Amino acid sequence: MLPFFLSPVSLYAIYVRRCFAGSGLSQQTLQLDNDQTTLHFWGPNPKLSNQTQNPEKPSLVLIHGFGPAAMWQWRNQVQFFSPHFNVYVPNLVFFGNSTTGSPERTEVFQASSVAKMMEKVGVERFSVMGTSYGGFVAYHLARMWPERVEKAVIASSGVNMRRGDHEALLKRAKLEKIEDLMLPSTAAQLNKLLTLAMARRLDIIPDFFLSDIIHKLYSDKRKEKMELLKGLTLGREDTPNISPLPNKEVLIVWGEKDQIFPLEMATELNELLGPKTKLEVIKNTAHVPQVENPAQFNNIVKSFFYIQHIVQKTRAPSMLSILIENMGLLCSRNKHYNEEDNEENAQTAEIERRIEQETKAEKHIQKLLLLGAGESGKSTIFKQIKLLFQTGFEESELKSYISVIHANVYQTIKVLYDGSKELAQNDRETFEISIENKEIGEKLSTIGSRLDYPRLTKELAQDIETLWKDAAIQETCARGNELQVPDCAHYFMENLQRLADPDYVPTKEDVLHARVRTTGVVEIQFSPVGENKRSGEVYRLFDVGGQRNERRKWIHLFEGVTAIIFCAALSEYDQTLFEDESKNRMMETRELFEWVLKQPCFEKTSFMLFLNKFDIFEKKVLNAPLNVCEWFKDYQPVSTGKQEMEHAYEYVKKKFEELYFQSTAPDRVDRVFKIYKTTALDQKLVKKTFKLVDETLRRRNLFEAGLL
Ligand SMILES: Nc1nc2c(ncn2[C@@H]2O[C@H](COP(=O)(O)OP(=O)(O)OP(=O)(O)O)[C@@H](O)[C@H]2O)c(=O)[nH]1
Ligand SMILES: [Mg+2]
Repeated sequence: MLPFFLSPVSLYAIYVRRCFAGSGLSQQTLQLDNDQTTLHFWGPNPKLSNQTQNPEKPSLVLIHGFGPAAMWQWRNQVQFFSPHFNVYVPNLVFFGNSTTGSPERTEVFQASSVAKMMEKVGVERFSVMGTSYGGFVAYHLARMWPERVEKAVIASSGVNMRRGDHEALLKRAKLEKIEDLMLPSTAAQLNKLLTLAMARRLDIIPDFFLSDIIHKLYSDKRKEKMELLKGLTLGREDTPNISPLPNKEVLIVWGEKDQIFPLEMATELNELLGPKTKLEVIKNTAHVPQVENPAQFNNIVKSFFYIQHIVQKTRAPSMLSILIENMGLLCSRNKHYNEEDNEENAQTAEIERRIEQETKAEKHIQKLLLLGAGESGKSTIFKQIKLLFQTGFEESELKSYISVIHANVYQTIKVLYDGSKELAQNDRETFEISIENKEIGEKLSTIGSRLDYPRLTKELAQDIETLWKDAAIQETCARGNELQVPDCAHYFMENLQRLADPDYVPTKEDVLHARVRTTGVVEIQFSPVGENKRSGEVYRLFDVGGQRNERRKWIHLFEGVTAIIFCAALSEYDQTLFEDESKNRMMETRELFEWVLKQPCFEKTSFMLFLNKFDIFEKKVLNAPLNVCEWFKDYQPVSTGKQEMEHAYEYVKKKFEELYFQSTAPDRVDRVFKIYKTTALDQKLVKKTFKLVDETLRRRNLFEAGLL
């Protein structure tokens, strides 16, 4: 063994650690599973006040492959991504200093350890990028926690591996056992691994250097690592045993010459994962494109996270040009990349040409943005448009809502049970749960706190129904505005037995009621159907997340917008924000609407204000006076029943009108402003409303063209 000062690996380790520290990260350790599991990771350094977890920045978890510890695999990515993300780089269990006393050895266990780690550091939502074995872990994270994982990058990772692929790999390697390849113990074995993993032929590496690598990077916890290889759940069968991720944006990145997982696997995986998955292949690289061509790898991933889905689908060639220029610059600093430079330049020219073509073709497409605070109903309108003017939901898409709907059920009953306990502190008589239901309540509350909800069984549904019918829970539900009870609570609670059926397939109604916070941007293109034929207009509608930490993404969409559909939930005047319980929701909506109205790029943009959730409002307003909200404090009820409800609605509408004119500069008042009373769940009403929007926009176009 080489002494420290002669060991190239030890000396290089100092440099790598400095790179991580220089990116604002520090080494940290967490205990999980009642101290059974220790997870070591690099994360935002809590001692650096300007580098600590920044709530404005999204979070990104980088998951390493089988081989040396995390820091050896992500050096180029940590430096590149840390200015844009709060970056977390865990050592999976049995790598680096991470370990466990649990007998679990599957990659699913690795995924749940990472999820627990992120929960413990207080990060609710994050994106993941995993390479090779780490890609298996990233896939399971996205599958098991769809609400927490925003986007996923699966790099060089044969998640769709079959039993035969394993044998074919050993044949290519001319080895008998997988550990001889993945856990090399001789210079010859390591040489073989490097030949399969890298595209460029490495000049002869001296044996002392290979031995140093084996000793320092591959010899630790060999026994446990072999158990991890044996414990893999993927690749055990003759067909890929993965389920699609139809609602998740997934980027697959692969090296063209990968010999560990050949490129055909990437193509198949792209098909299997679903419509929101895309594949990017990096030329002249093999199993570790992040190491072989970090500049191109990083830019592809960055554009997936920030730009690509917006650039390719809207018109912003300048942003892509900047990105490509950067890629060129980074590569041209290194002479080895000359050949790749030429290829990249050709690629750049091709992309520019396509953008130009697309730009021409897109000129007639009208861009519509759905904006508004969280839970105002944007995604429900989006779903209705998909049902009305597109192909609707396929069975696989309907089924993908099962876990969401079951999660809604567990979340609802937990909020109500925990809420009743809190309210009972001041009023036991009304809110104390009956003795016979307390045990059920505790059990359901524990399930509701878990990260992975179980599928709803008939027995659990029965328990939930029993608790739901408890008088104290009903009283608590009546105070739902003080808690964060979702609007879909009643609907799902009244359908529990149906939802728990083993063959349950969600209906269209169920999907419209399902509540999933939107993260990122989703879009559809459609042409509304008129009386006899299509209206002729082509619209592209964008749905975004409305909660505070999602709004920083909106700005990327603000160029060239024809109309904004701003959703404001009428019923929220007596509720507080999910993300900040000290803030009234209607006051937040007022500030948000004002901010959007004042954006300089919306000078000519039309505004369609959807005063939504009218169905809830009309019931609520007769019991909860409008003036509980500070904005409406001068409201005076005039009568009762339907008349009073209409009066209250007209009052709110007037408030929004006043706000519009106060926030609109005099030279802009000729932009279109319309207000619609909506209930996003009501398909007929949404259809009628959208017809009016379409007519207004068509008239506006004719007017602008001088034809009206
Ligand atoms: N009763 C009723 N429920 C509605 C209406 N509009 C939306 N909802 C429900 O309200 C919940 C939230 O609606 P979403 O469409 O997810 O809200 P969002 O604006 O997309 O929220 P974010 O994605 O967090 O910004 C869902 O459970 C919907 O079913 C409505 O008009 N009436
Ligand atoms: Mg949404």
